[in-house]
Amino acid sequence: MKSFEQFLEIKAEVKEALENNKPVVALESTIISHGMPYPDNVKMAKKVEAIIKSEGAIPATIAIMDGKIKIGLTDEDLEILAKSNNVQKVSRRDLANVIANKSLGATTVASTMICAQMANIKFFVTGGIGGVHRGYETTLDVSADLEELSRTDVTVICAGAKAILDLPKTMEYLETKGVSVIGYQTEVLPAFYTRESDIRLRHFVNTDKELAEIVYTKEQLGLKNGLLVVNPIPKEDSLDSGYINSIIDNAINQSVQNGIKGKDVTPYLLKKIVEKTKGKSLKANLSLVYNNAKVGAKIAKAYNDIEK
Ligand code: PSU
Ligand code: MN
Repeated sequence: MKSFEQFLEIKAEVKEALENNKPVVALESTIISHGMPYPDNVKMAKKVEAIIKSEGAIPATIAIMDGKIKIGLTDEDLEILAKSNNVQKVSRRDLANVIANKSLGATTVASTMICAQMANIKFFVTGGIGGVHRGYETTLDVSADLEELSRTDVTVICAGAKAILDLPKTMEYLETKGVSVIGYQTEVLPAFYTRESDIRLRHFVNTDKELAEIVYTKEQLGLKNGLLVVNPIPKEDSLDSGYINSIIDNAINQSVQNGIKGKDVTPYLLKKIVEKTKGKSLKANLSLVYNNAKVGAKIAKAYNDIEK
């Protein structure tokens, strides 16, 4: 037994799937506890799991509870994470502390990748990743998600990065760190609420099979870094970029004025954007997460179907 396994609590259904080589898709919990308001957050968490199941894969939402890394949650766990106001946001640097203190913790993209790898789960679906923040020159605010993508061998399916971030700098960072960013049916980087940014991608695929082949090849080559799949929000739910960007600018100004720092920046901005759009951004966010769940499950299945 590996030493970290004493901290893993894997749900029976997930364990069964992993043991029998069935496709499993990991999900994060910061998006539940700090990314959306209650009760939309718990509805989202349940629906994402249902979508993954309906595509023939097994969902494994990850969180820190009672000194354990829980891989696969019950509906009751999801409700606790969605409702409690004492859930810590857990990134790589917080993981040991929150487990040792037996606190309640929601995992970010970075820590979900770490935990997924411990459980041998290769695919992970989320909404958007963290990145290089605007104003990086003075704050040095770069999400630990980017560093994690460079060192942990999990494929992350997202809808790009929000324009609360500096997208060109985020892409430069990923390039330096050797993270492949692959467009799923898009040749430009999607910007979360909108299908397009003006950043062209170097790599893109049209099918889940092509994507699965790339993941498999990377693995055979022994390249142990992460891979980022960017999947645009469905057309009918994408927002007008002028409209959402002016709201984002406004929210960033407010966060600077209020001295918001460190791990509080992203949740603060997400909350402000939901308020200022009167829920329009939330609707878009839900739509893109559901779409990512569908695509992520298909990719996990296609990977499983490869003759190895
Ligand atoms: N972006 C979103 N929604 C989210 C997050 C990012 O559109 O919920 C969450 C994810 O859990 C991500 C984290 O890993 O915020 C990044 O936080 P930070 O910028 O503090 O690294
Ligand atoms: Mn940060």
